[in-house]
Amino acid sequence: MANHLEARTLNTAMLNRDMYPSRKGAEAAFMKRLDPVVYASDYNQAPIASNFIDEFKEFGFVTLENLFDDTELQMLLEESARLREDASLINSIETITEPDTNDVRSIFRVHEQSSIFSKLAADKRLAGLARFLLDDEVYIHQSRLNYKPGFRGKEFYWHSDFETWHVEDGMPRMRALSMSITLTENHYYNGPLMLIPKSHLQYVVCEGETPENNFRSSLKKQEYGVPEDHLLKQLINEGGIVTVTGKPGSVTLFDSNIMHGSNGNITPFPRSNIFFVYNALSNRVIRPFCNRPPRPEYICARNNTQPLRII
Ligand code: 6CS
Ligand code: FE
Repeated sequence: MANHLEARTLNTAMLNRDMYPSRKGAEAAFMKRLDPVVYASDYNQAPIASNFIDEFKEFGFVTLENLFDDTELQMLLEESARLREDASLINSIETITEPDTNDVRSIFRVHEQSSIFSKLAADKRLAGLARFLLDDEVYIHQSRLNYKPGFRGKEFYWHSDFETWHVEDGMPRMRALSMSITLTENHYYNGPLMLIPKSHLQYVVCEGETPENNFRSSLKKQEYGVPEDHLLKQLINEGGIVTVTGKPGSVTLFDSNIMHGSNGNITPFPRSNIFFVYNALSNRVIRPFCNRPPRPEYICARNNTQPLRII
């Protein structure tokens, strides 16, 4: 018992230390990742083939095609349209519009606003896989629908989600992953997700400091926690850029720390994806690693962090 308590105490102390300092006055630089990518050890217990897990571990992301059938997809599309049309949501705090227009850019906390998306988030094809890879019970740290509307969907500049979730939300370690499910066709030309393979292995320390209420603008256009050009160039020289295109119903898993972004969409074809962020229970957010109050619950779950009951 004593050892167990000591371990937990040590673990808590470790989790409280800022192991990934960023926006703290240091010069922009790379820092080696301290955490595993895949926490599971026995791939024979895996819900997917080990080659997909190897790919996720090596490159920081992997796409699983056709996970959902047409009937499921139709239901998800209709629910996505309902949320966007629901007038009450348009004026809700969880609805983020594009920087210069009233077009809906994102709706956050969809797993709690929709029973359909709540079930999807707990679906064993997603949550079961996240629980395996993170080798822990999981909860939803954040969920969002990114609409990337036709003609006016703006870009998401290069960033590491973990840098923001660590600095602004207090996520201690890299033991979280995102799942992006395509709801509309992601073409090479309508602003698909772009990832830099292997960039998840380097933590990019960012300069500047976090402004007050940064989230009010960062979800529209991120200006802090943005990597310096020379570091981006180096990551891209080493890993290239992969553009994730695919039919509706495919799922791209990507590590919390992979450098990613997406261009604007000036075509008529919306690029709508739903994102669930699975965080390990042992990696629950603590106080932010910046001198700002915690971000609101709809961006970062702090109260609702019970283990997901996977269905
Ligand atoms: O700040 C965040 O949590 C959000 N920002 C971006 C650009 N990606 C992750 C997340 O949606
Ligand atoms: Fe992101």
